[in-house]
Amino acid sequence: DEASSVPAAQKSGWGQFLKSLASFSGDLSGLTAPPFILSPTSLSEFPSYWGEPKDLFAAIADGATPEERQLRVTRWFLATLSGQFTRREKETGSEKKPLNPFLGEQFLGEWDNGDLVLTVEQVSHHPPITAYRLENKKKGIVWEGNCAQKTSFSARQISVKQVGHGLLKLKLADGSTETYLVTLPQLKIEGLWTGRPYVDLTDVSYIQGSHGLTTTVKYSGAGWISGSSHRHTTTITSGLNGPKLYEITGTWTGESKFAKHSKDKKEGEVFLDADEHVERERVSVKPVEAQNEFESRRAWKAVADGIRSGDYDAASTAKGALENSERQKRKDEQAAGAPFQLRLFDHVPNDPEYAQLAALLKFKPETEDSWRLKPSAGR
Ligand code: CLR
Repeated sequence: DEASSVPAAQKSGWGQFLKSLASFSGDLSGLTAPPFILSPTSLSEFPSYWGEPKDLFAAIADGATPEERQLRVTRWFLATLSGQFTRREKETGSEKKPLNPFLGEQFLGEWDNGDLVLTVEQVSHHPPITAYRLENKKKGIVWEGNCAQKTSFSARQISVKQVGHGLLKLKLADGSTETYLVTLPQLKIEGLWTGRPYVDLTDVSYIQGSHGLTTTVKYSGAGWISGSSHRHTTTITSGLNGPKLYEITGTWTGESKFAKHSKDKKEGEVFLDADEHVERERVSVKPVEAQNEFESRRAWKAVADGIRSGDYDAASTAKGALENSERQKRKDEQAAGAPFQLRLFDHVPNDPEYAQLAALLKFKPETEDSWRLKPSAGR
């Protein structure tokens, strides 16, 4: 038996948590988890992972041809994955349960003194949906998307389906715009029984360019053929089932190389070294004192401080207060007949821009809704 990572005093709590999972469907945010598995970070901060490989993001604009740009969007996408899915576990020994953002919660950040700007707003609480926009104005690149999670529990693992999509828009030198639709991988959370949850990816994600090129990233974990986890096989084709231009294989936590039959690239040529050679930088955020009242780290400060210092009673009191006040706000709004208004994003139901690219993927989307930054948001 593997050694358990559950602190002795929380063993029975962890057992109960696992039991409650087994009989649960819906979103995990509602489940009460034992303290050792709580993270002091809100989910509204997670879109910052998209901006961390900031130089690869900026470099998308420097691709001279549609093929070169498709490769660059693919490289940036793959380079974000280790931050999104393995770093928390690496740093703290296990995946943890993030704080569930309240409606209208914001996360505002930047890199390089404002050359790259991130804006996040929680646009729905039930179900939880987060909208975000990452923009490099100088380079003419906007990455705008939304994400929600559908969870199910089976045998020994949690499966998390990411619902949502992102659109990357690139202003070209001739004034035209190129758009890329990016779909998101599915997650498995393993290691539950030993109290050391970690994430691996399954299924596929696509990057569909408006110029017609398609990237397909197939994820595979540790299997009996290959011992290592976090593997992917990525192809770039002309159209979903069209001729193959490039094939790239490797791990999204380490090295990826071009495989045989890659157009103008040599077999074995390194495509990306996600471990060593990608410069990643954490987002910069204003100090809490200078944040507005809806900003994540300010609103959750007492809860996060309690979790960090191990004062779980203080954390849970503060969390209860925040949740009650949110509930009261919704009641008041209802009573006044003035429903909550988003402050930063506009809801775009059945987004035609998204539908057009999704059609190229013969993709049956769970939702076609998008959210766009309001021009008045001042970001
Ligand atoms: C959120 C969107 C990001 C990518 C991402 C990474 C990790 C995911 C997270 C998303 C959603 C919430 C998540 C988390 C891993 C664990 C956590 C699924 C998809 C769940 C809610 C926590 C489960 C609790 C056990 C670990 C006890 O771009």
